[in-house]
Amino acid sequence: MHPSPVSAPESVLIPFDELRSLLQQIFERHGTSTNVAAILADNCATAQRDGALSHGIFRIPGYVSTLKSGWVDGKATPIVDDKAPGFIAVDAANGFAQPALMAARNLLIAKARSNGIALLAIRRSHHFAALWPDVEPLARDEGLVAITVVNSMACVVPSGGRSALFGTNPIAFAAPRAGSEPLVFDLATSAIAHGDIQIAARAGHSVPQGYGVDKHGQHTTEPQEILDGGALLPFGGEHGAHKGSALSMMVEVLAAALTGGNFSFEFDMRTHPGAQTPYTGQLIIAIDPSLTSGQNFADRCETLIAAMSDAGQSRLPGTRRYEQRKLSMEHGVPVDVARWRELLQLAEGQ
Ligand code: NDP
Ligand code: PYC
Repeated sequence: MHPSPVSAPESVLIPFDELRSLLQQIFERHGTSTNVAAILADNCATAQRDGALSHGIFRIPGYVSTLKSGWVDGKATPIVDDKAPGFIAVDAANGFAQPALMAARNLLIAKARSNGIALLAIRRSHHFAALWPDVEPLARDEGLVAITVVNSMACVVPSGGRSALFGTNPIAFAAPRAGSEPLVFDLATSAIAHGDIQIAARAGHSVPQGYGVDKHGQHTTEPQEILDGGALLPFGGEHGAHKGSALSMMVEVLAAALTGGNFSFEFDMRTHPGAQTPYTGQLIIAIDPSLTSGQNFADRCETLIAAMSDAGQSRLPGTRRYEQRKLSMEHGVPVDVARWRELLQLAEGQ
């Protein structure tokens, strides 16, 4: 552990492997199997490494309290059902979504290669993480185009509506590039992720108008008022929230109706005080771009990216993460000192 030269003075720089093994210890200490602990620790350390702070170590207390509450089964064994040439269903058995994905990953890749496309439909699963780690490796390591959606907990008012119904419902996309990191985006369909509203509330920052409403349905820029009985709004702003809302609806249809998981409004965590992880579903679509008719997919992507650059877009989605990843792997992963102490205590079982 070294003082950080590249981040705020109250941070320390932790080697990635050290962070990952501490997180693994925490997960195991608090009730997961070794396999689940390894998968979640890698996922969470990866998010912290890339500066995806709303889903890095910020989430660890929530994972721990959820495991303690009995809301999620940290030792669940996913059941993989090879339903059709292009369709795999996984019952996550009230466990986390990432181990369910890992259990079916090789089958998904094989089916995408033999059919050109394959779907992985996960149900009865808890997803409490960033979504890009679920698709980026399929593009980078397997050369597949991958799209995934997951629904969360009812905290977003549909466009024109009165009460929270949708989750923050992110969509992530990854496509391989020749000689570069994959092209990846990952975005919540709400104006802001729930994790970022919590971070803003904790830091005492206000948020822009149009992100959420208070418990009376009035627009507010105070994150705590959004959290205290208020709700988030779909992304798109005053004149475009119907578009965010439509995408959020699509996520509910694909991640819940199609998979057999819960809609974001269909479960109630209040029966398990401390529970924080949404109990829903996730869909992953994998496409083999080597079957593209006529033209080379990688070349076509480069043509598009060059045209975007010519048009003035200098920053691709994913670039910020790749840059932070490089820094983290060179110097260590920035972790707030107070949070690092908390992690050390949690690893001791406190
Ligand atoms: P952001 O708004 O921060 O970023 C969305 C995407 O836009 C990213 O791919 C980002 O790339 C890209 N981007 C950001 N700024 C620019 C720019 N100026 N030019 C070009 N591209 C840009 O993400 P969200 O707040 O919407 O989501 C945060 C995280 O929360 C996601 O990882 C999401 O999966 C997670 N989440 C998880 C949920 C769950 O149920 N598990 C629910 C909701 C959200 P880059 O990464 O490089 O910044
Ligand atoms: O940040 O919106 C969010 C979120 C919901 C579930 C996990 N993350």
